[in-house]
Amino acid sequence: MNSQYPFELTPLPYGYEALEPYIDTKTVTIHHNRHLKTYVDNLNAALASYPFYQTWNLKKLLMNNNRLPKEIQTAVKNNGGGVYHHDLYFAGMSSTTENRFSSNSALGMEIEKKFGGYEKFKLQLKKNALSQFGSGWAWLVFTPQRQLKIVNTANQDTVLTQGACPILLIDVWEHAYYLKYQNRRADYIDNWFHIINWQQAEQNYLACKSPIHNRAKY
Ligand code: MN3
Repeated sequence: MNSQYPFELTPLPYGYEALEPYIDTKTVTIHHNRHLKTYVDNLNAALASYPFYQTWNLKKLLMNNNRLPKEIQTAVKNNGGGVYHHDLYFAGMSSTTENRFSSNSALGMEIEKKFGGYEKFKLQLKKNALSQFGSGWAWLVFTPQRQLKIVNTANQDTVLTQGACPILLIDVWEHAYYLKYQNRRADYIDNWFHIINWQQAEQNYLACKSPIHNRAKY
């Protein structure tokens, strides 16, 4: 992805079929090629007539949304959020078993400490993801108080404006699961736990902990 305007559709780090049987090929294809592509196109369209803001990267656009011209604030928040969240979501999954959870990783140890173990962490994240009314996201973030925390956001609202640093997130918009799971959001969430890219989450966590995390990709 370009870090600034014109933004581009980030290629998936795996094939469209790679997340089978947990997330089906058709869902991943439409989600990436159409939903995410639309966010990219609409973000570029919103910025097209505003050369001054075309030099801002995505994080800056989201974190300083209130400094943008009024008429593009909503479009940038929704579509910029859509691009940022989906890039993080797709990078946060993997079909490779080497990327599975490790209780010996820095993040694994912190999860153990904070939530009392991986299973308890899973339960709480699932509960949050289920409780999000309508469209949105459930996240594992690193707070400004330097704590792990599970939070929800609605629609394309971001955690960045709360000063939180994202580690991991799950899309609970219906377009993320409806073709395969219909109304069974709980089954989709259970299956998503099988394909979390914990190596990526570890990298995000270490970047969040670093004093220069604002320079990190996410
Ligand atoms: Mn989505």
